[in-house]
Amino acid sequence: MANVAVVGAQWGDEGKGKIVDWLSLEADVVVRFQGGHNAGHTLVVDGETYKLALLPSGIVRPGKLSVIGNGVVVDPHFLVGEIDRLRAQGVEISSANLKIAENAPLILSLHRELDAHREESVGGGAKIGTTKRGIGPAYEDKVGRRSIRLMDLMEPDSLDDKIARALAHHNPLRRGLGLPEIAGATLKEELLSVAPRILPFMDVVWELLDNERRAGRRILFEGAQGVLLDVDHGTYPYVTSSNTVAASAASGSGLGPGAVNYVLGIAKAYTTRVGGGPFPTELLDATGELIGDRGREFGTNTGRRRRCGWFDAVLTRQAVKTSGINGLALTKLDILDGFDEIRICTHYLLDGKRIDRLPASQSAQLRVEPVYESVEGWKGSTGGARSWVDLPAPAIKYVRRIEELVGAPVALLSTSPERDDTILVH
Ligand code: 2SA
Ligand code: MG
Repeated sequence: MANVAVVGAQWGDEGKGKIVDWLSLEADVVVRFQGGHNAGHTLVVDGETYKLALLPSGIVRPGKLSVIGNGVVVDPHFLVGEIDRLRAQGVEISSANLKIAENAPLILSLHRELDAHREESVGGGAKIGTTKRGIGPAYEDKVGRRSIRLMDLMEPDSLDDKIARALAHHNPLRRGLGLPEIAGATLKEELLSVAPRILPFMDVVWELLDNERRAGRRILFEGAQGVLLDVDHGTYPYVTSSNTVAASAASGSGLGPGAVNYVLGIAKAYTTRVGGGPFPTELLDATGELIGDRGREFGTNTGRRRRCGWFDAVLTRQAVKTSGINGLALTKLDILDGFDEIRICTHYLLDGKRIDRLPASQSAQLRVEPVYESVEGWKGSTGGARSWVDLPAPAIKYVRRIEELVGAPVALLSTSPERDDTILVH
């Protein structure tokens, strides 16, 4: 397989880390193309656990080039901390194996503050439940044409103008919110103090990736979050602030759409969501709790308990379409071991009428009622299965039914967090 893009086919936390790590063995270059350190991937390599939030997963493997594309928002202080943490674990990181796009917008402390302030000052249903890492405000500044971008740190003289432009927006906003104003010199110090640590990694990523591609080196595009958190195609406004769909792999790294040869969607055998927003198949009962406990459904970064529910084929079918998913990797099937009955949502009822997609309207998204099909559970364990024949017949039936409903083949089946417990189906 040439260049693969991996995207979450639900609301994130589908287990992309393990699959990306598995695929990175075959790749030469691993690229992050959207999001920021709101991602959280846990990799277990040779018994050592690595927690990554901003760095591409390829970083833990010698000989791979890791790239942070222009579509990512970069918190320079966080990045330096993550690099130090990984180096302390023995990972080699240098300007030879890590490249960051010169045109990547930076996340500043004022973005983080604004994000946290907004989350804390609104109540109940209005809360997006963000990671409070400044992702949304940083993307707002990018689209508002007032970002400080990585290469701006190279030019301390003109940096003053850029800082003034950013503060001309932020200081009045902060005043209105009762937050203290920020002096240009303070922001400049925040930036220049980290510049020497991050500038060595800066490069012309679009050109570099084009060269890599032409030289026949395999590129793995590592998506973060999930398609249903996409700012256009997700459960708006309960979304993240970037495009998480596979098309973003091209625009977020500076390549044409033809650079992606295969889109792999990652989906859990059930559904989870962190943060606020509609969740048609959410289980607010003992079954939901059981799935959450067995699946250890807590956020990697924020430790928040994830909401759990049955597999929603409507949502994943929609993700397959909006991301052009060629095949699925189905994860955490073993969490459903031992259930007498398993349910799959096949379609919804909206005001009594059948509907086969998630409506775009916010109020309709809250009104849809899931319609379930019941599937027979299985007694044996699927945990750690390494071949299709190791699976109980009802488990195979469950997987086949999911393929049928979502309109994409299951190409990989992951049966434990261990890299080798992965079944290649096709
Ligand atoms: P933000 O901070 O502005 O992006 O938050 C907006 C909404 O997006 C949700 N969000 C996430 N939901 C699930 N997983 C996320 N990241 C994964 C992790 C990484 C992954 O393990 O942390 O799976 O790639 C993630 N990031 C943002 C958030 O809860 C808000 O609902
Ligand atoms: Mg995760």
